[in-house]
Amino acid sequence: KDKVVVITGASSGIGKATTEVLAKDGAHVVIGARREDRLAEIANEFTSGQVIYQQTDVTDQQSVQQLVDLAESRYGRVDVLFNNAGLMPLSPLADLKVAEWERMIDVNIKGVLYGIAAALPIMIKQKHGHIITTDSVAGHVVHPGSAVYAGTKYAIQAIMDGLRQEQIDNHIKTTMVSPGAVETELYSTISDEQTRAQIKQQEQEAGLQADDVANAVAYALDQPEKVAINEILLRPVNQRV
Ligand code: NJP
Repeated sequence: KDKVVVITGASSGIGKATTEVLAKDGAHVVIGARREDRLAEIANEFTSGQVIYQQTDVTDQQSVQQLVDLAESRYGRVDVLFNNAGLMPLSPLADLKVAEWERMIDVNIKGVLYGIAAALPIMIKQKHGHIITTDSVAGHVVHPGSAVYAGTKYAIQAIMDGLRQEQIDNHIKTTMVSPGAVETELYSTISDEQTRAQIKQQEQEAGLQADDVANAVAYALDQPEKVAINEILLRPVNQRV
């Protein structure tokens, strides 16, 4: 309950909801994202010190390091890192939106690796810790238009399972939370207007709420020491694939 939790991509959607769920339950939450005004609003919902924030760009290794260092210097430990920041600019490969492919690789893969690089030495020293990442149903199935996004999420599956196997002796748990459609601001990262409108509508009509995913994270954190929930895959009941 009084865990020290670092969350990236906490300015909206799943990261924001998880911050609120965990902080209400007594966790100290250190949040990062690029939109500092949003982070400040979230921190202000709580009594002073429960949620602290720092502007963070996960594509910058030093910036991620500083966020994790803030948690360690303030609380003396880091129990949980939730690598949640992500982008989903869907497009068919033939559209050659190379800059968007690179952004997804930078945020969805390299951002997660930078988080691991920052937290792992601390967790190894502590001989305990829990690294969680927001993966996706897209880490299991690919659709036309989602090749690169899915590719980044498949990559995270490999990285997280490698981490799990390597860190068993240090008692570091790993969890991937893999949602289907969730009603958040993620559709806004899609540059093609028609696809953006279509995904927005899908999420609004059929999506999970960010709180549903936050509750899955809380469940994984709430387990006894000996239990590791390595993946939670959750879809809205009416989502087929
Ligand atoms: O979306 P959104 P979600 N550095 O847009 C941040 C996965 N997922 O909550 O920097 C730091 O509300 C951005 O903050 P800001 C998805 O792949 C979702 O849905 O201020 N932070 C914001 O806080 C992603 O991994 C669905 O713009 C950066 C956050 O990321 C995770 O859920 C389905 C950043 C995005 O929040 C959270 O996304 C699924 C950077 N460079 C998986 N760039 C779904 N919604 O349907 C972005 O399977 N952020």
